[in-house]
Amino acid sequence: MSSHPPAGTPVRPPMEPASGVRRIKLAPHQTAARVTGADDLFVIAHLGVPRVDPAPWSLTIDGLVQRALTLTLADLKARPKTTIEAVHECCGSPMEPKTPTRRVANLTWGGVDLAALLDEAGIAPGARFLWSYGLDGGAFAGTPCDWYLKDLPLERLAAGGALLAYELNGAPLPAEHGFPLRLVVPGYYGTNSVKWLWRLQLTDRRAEGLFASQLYNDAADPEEIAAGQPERRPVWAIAPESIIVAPAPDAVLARGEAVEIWGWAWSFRGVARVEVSSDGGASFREATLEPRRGWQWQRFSLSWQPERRGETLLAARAFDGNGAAQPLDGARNAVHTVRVEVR
Ligand SMILES: Nc1nc2c(c(=O)[nH]1)N[C@H]1C(S)=C(S)[C@@H](COP(=O)(O)O)O[C@H]1N2
Ligand SMILES: [Mo]
Repeated sequence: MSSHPPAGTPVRPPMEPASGVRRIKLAPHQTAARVTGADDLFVIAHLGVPRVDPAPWSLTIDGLVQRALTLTLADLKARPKTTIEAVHECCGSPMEPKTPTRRVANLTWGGVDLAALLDEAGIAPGARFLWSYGLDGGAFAGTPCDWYLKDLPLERLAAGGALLAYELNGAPLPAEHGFPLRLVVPGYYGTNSVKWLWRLQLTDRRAEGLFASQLYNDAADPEEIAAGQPERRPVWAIAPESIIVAPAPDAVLARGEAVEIWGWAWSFRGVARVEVSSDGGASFREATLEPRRGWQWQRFSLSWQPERRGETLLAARAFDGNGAAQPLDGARNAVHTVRVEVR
């Protein structure tokens, strides 16, 4: 099977800008809204922003399928529309995979269910991965790249929710967020949700190239490798994480007066428990946590009555249903802390 672009490979649209964009708009204490406004959403475009004319645009689904499909935007909109609300998290710089950046939002997406569309094409025997191609290309960190290309295991489809989105928060997808069509893989880090999508290709193996197989692959721990695990692990499923929304950093609190410590928690498997510390992580108490709804983030809260004057660090840590927890440091999902002062 060929991995070369099929006949009908598009001409790249104008890129504006034609170099990387990284716009971070909200810090954790500014994410009080349950659904993040589209204008408040961070923008990550490694190669620039293609400005796509929707008239000549189409999506090709090919590779290990029974019937290759070519679909216009009108074809996609004519199919049943699915809407989901989901956490959207950038895993941080691919050059610094252990540094937390807490670029996270919770959004609603409207579009076509990916699994339903792949059923229409018919998944052929032997297909194991889905490669998705964006219209953006150029060079990143000195390495040339034809198209932004990512892959995901077809097993992910069983968990549901994967979408080809043409709407963000009920409005057409803005150019910076992938107009006219993007992939949305809820529960996976944002890097997998390919914007400016033009091709989905089913294959029997992982994709090659800068963004799929070089960057965005974590080194496994020596113990994992000794236990027969692969040495590198693609950055797919979101690890347990939480952010403290309030109090805000450097808040001044009154001794003896109760305050609510609250925030959001999420992971691929959802979050089963959040613990909060008001003494820099020396001790933790279990917070109240709302149940998971779909792929949304979950609100946690804990009432705290500060007794001691002076500075202290608040911290929150999330656990998924398998007991996996946020590490204190040295990982992209390390515990978030907030310094406050009690007077
Ligand atoms: N085609 C394309 N898709 C892409 C990217 C990109 O550079 N090109 N960046 C990815 C990364 S790293 C993230 S975090 C999300 C960001 O989506 P947003 O800009 O809509 O918030 O898009 C992903 N999809
Ligand atoms: Mo990202």
